[in-house]
Amino acid sequence: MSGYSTATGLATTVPPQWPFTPGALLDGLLAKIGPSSNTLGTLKLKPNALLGGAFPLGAGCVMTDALPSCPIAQPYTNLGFPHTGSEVTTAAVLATVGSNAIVDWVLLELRHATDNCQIVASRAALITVSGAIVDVDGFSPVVFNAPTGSYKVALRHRNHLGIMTNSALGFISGGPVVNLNMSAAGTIMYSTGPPARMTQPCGQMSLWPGNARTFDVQPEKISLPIDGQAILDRLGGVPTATLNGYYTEDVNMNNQVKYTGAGNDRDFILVQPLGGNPGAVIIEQLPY
Ligand SMILES: [Ca+2]
Ligand SMILES: [Ca+2]
Repeated sequence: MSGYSTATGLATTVPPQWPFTPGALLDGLLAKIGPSSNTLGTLKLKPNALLGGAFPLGAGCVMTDALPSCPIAQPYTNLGFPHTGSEVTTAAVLATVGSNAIVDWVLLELRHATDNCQIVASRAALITVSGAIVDVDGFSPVVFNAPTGSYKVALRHRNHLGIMTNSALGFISGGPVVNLNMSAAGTIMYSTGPPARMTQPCGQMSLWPGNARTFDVQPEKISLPIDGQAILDRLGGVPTATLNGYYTEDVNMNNQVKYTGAGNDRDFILVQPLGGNPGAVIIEQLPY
């Protein structure tokens, strides 16, 4: 097979081309190198999910694209999440309109199949209004450099509660793209009991929105006294103030931090995730 003559030059020529090597050739190369549980490969994932904070009531299962201040570089490292990637997109990708418009950055993790707290690989990626989670080009599957194997998939967002699949998914280096529908009720998420996701009026499941104060005490939780206070703190303690831009405290994702008045973020927490109960607490079902 001609592919193997290419393999002769593997050591110097393949690494830069690694993400673009056709699957069959890559599998052949891996077979020639020999099995190794530590061999980094190219695993491709195309999940979809919904962010409850970007959900306009009565608008079906389509999210809003209302963050003109969304940065071109992934925000998660600076926000303190356990991720150090250098993912960068472009202003053009962020300016996409229609069903592929970008809502925001999300953080994906491949976790060890049995040691659920162990993050084997992580990637910041983009999520579209239709819920597709894509790479920084705005349409490709998300690529992980990790060994062939079975992993649970976790999805995190800067002001939503994270989720993780209950079952491990099989990934093959250079193999087919793994699809994962994280907004379907039938895709079971890990939980110690409480619902890991919020059921939206359209019948799909979203991440729980309203986590204005993150890294408070793990597990992450949503509560009005703490997350509502975070909004007020961002406004310098002035409840009538507003602040435009890309802020964690903008939990309804309309590019504005607001504590009182129409469309404010505090009432969004009370009405949406907490169902009108100011004493309710929602606890993240992501193991640490
Ligand atoms: Ca919180
Ligand atoms: Ca807002």
